[in-house]
Amino acid sequence: MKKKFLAGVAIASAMTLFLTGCGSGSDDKASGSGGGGDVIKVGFAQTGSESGWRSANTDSMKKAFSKENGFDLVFNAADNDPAAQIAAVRSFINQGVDAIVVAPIVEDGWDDVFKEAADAKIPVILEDRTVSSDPSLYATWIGDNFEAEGEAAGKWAADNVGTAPTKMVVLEGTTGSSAANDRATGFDKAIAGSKITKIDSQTGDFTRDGGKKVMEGFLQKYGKDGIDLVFAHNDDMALGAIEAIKAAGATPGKDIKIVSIDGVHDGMQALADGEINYIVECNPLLGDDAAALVKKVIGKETVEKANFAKDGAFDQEQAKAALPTRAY
Ligand code: GYE
Repeated sequence: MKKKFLAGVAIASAMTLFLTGCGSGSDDKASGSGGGGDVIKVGFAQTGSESGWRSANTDSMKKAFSKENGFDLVFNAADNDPAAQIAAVRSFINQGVDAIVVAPIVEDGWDDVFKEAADAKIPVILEDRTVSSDPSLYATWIGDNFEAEGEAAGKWAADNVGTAPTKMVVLEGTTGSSAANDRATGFDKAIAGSKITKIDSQTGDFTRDGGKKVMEGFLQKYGKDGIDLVFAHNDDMALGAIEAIKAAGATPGKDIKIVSIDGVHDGMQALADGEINYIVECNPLLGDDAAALVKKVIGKETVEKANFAKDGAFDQEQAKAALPTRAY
């Protein structure tokens, strides 16, 4: 289902947003000194607080949807519980917010509540992850290209590790999330034809603790000499895996190579320290552009259905160079 969405938007990817210095620029409503009549009330349904990426994303959103920028933000974090997240969106509808922003935990299950929002004439703006619902059920989406991230990670693995026979385990993100699904798709595509064999794959829920526990299980099952490579769907799980690998008496980054996705500070530090081998970036600083999109949607301006953030990638030397000026 998801493929339909990406195929549709790939063509539109020319309008990639560059989330660097330019930000949303002109949001200042002449300093908002007046009675606040045009304050935009926004309900934001965040996934939870599972990772360093998520903390940076929440900070970015809160900063952008501030009073100074003309917003009244109602924030909810659902602790990775899809039912709780849907309940939060319903409560935003009941509160009569002007717009609803959702970072969907999982892809499926959104149709009913999005229809309820449409009936109440409240636009839905997706941030971060995507959904399997028909695109007519939401106004726009802003986020990172997860399939391209997976593909970049897989290409690095194929070119740098997969030239010799390699036994790989995968630490998957939250089951049913677009971030996990699309990263897996991109990665698998890129390693096809290499000498990498996926011997196991399990969810660590995008958390450090989850990554550690799953890696401990893999090490018990296959032994430290039976695993050559870890693909972690995010840095936090890679950091958990590092702890498990060390506890098993092996050296992460050497005996067992690690490639992950995000580029958060702790991940970049582990990369610079040689414990992770490669990180593909996933930009969490989506707040300014999300806020600009909300204003456009409320103002009935035309917006693109899909808005991609720009991501880079880092090897160990590049991480050392990037760390001192990294924003998150
Ligand atoms: O990579 C992970 C977080 O959806 C892109 O969610 C996001 C992912 C991110 O928990 O760290």
